[in-house]
Amino acid sequence: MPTESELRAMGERVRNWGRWGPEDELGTLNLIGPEQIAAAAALVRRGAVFSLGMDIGDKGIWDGSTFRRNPVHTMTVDGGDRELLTHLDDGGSASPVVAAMWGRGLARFNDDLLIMHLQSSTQWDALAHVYYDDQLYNGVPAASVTSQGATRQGIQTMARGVVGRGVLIDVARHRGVEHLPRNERVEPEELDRVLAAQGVELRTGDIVVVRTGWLAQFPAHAEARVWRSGCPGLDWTCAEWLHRHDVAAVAADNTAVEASAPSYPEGDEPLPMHLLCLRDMGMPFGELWDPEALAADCAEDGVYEFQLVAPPLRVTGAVGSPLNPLALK
Ligand code: UVW
Repeated sequence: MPTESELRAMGERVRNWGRWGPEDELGTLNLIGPEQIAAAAALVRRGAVFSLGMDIGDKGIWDGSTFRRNPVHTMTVDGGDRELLTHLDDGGSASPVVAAMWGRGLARFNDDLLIMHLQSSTQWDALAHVYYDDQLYNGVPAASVTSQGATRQGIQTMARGVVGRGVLIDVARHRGVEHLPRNERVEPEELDRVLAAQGVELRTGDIVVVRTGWLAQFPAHAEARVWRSGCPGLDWTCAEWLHRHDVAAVAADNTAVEASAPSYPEGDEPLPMHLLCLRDMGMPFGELWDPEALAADCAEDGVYEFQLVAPPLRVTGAVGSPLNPLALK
């Protein structure tokens, strides 16, 4: 982990503030233009589609020991209850609208409700998610995130979607392991080696998806808390590598894209890649992505590039959003 002065020095080198104008809220997504979008569409050759999203529900990775919990999904209208009409006629708590409909014609329906931390499943981090020195990306005051939500750089600014050329960097497969060890750091040189072995080069505006194998191991882990707290991931120095390659966004199959630290010795800065990428560069982070099926296909056909279609939900003022990213080959 970097010290404060190391982090600040790299921040100076990678900062994109003003690069796309003083009012810009898109950050590195500006690197995806019509040319990149059209070229990515041409990567769809076989008509194969891979979901990179987790199932959203109570079998998630959280256990109540941190500031996020698993999503809660519940039914609000459920046709499985054979006695429902009786209850509705009794003036129960169900909506009179449902009672009127169900008492009359053939139509029956089910309805449901989802309550979730927006970052408890496969997600995008909006630029408004993290900051230091009381400034978000492009120098916007951190106080612009209020109890009403992010008034600048909320997730809805990514509403046109994140659509472009995706490139999988399968670090676990390249190492010949099912998953990287806990807290393992992947350094820029290794990313270069994996790309070279996979026979693929990065282009301006790419969306990079890193596979460590960590998420796929989760269900098998009895000690969920221990497993969750020790994500392998990118070393903080990868921020400069992403900047040099003009990457538009980065995602991984872990909780934070960057590796978790086993501890924070005095002087070490937590979440350095978050600060450098989201705040200094304006680069969105995709977390808890599940590239397993895609990775197996890439290993089989040797093609590690694809069209990625990954729009967040348009939750106004949110600092993150769940999504179901799709890779098309
Ligand atoms: C934090 O844990 C603060 O963020 P993220 O989920 O983006 O890693």
